Amino acid sequence: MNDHSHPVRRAARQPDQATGGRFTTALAHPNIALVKYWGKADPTLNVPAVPSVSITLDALVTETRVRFDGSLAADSISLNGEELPFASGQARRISACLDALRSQAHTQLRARVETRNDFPTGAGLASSASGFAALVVAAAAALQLELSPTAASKIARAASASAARSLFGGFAELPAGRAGEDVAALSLAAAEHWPLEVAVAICAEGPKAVGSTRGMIDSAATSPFYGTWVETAAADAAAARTAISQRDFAALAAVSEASCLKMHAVMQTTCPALLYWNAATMATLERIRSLQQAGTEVFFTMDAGPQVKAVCTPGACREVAEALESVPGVSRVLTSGLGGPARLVGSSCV
Ligand code: 2P0
Repeated sequence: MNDHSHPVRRAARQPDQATGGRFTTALAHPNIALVKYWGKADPTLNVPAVPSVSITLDALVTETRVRFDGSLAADSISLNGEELPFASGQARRISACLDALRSQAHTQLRARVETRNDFPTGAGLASSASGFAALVVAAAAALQLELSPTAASKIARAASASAARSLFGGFAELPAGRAGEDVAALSLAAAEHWPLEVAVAICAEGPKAVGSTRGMIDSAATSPFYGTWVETAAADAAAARTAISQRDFAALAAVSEASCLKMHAVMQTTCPALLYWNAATMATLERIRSLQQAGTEVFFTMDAGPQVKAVCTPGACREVAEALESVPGVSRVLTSGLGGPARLVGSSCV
């Protein structure tokens, strides 16, 4: 995990020989930021303006398989069993990520990509994080590129900054960068260091109204709070790092809730306003406050969607999940421990 060597060590064989028509499959988990990423220092290279600190979840999985194929005239991509229309926004984003890998492998081969999430896609559950992390790992292996986790994280970041963090398990940080700087995430601690658990209250099914990329650009341009958000982020990341290293739940709860609420203040003061919460979101927050007042070690965080993630100490998750299941408007509650890094799981002919 601490590999800072040159990004590409070797392009061993021509990829068309290497893959031999086989699919290469990788798994990755979404991650949830405790100190939030919202804002870009370089929108073209997708460099974050603020540092973020995250936990990777083991119970939610993206599985992506990739095959480079000399008979394809264009990349062909299916998401959850449905073909993405050629040149749609999602397809172009995936092809751009493949282009970065093709350029390192010195090939023009197009790819067949099949990716599947076992959780709601595009609803604030970080499906782009796990999706691009799995894509980079699977496609790099299919091209016989040996990428360090740092190099893979940079490529994933260029596609979707939160994906840079899903290369790593447990606790990860994506530092802020400057325009033109090629930053990667890094591992802060493995899951075993502090096996926190998470209950995710699903407050609405279906895709979110405004995507993160557009929202962040609008926030930087219009929110009167954006400057303060950027200025205070480094202190939040430092506080989270210390809390994680000391396993200090109260300190991690304080900085995580503060970072989340600051980010949503920026979102809500963006023009046009980014209002991701619904009534069930608010009711879930109230229930979490009641649990805290009763002594349960739990805190909340939310992303660019209505779902509420309740982070708990080991053992508290069952009680928290049961409490959240009865909140009006919560359709279901997913639970998870902390997971491992994005990884290859094999190759097959069909
Ligand atoms: C995060 N989010 O830190 C924050 C909190 C959403 C809210 O990272 O534009 O899909 O592709 O880099 O990675 C979602 O942002 O955005 C995100 P792009 P991405 O988890």
